[in-house]
Amino acid sequence: MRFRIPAAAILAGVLLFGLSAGSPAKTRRVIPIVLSSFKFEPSLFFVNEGDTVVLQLENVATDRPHAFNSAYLSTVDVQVSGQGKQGVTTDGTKYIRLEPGEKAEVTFVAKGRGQYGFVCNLYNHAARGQTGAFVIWPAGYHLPAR
Ligand SMILES: [Cu+2]
Repeated sequence: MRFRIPAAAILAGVLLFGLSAGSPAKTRRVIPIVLSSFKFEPSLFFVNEGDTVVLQLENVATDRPHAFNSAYLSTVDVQVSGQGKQGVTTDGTKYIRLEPGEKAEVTFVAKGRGQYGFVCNLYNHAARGQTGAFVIWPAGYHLPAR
């Protein structure tokens, strides 16, 4: 009995500490996305709310630019590094344009659980099939394999 109480107290402390820590180490979710004519690979990906999402974009086309355009990008703070050129479409949505062979990283913290679309906004690429979507699941929700 003398040892049960301290053991329980330690366990409770560990549990409370764990709970009070509240926000566990943020998951860094790196998603490589290959852009080509006329598709994204993958065209569907999944993240959890609160993840730091790093989209590693690469345009592997040798003959034309491609872009990653999503209305979602206007709802979060986005950092873009690498070779991409940022712009805003006439409908006010952000895009990152990559010339042939260029790479860029697009980083944001996922918020707002739901399903969001993205397209290549250049020329008629979206109409030719260059579209995709991603799903932001609640934090801690086990992501389906992709
Ligand atoms: Cu394109």
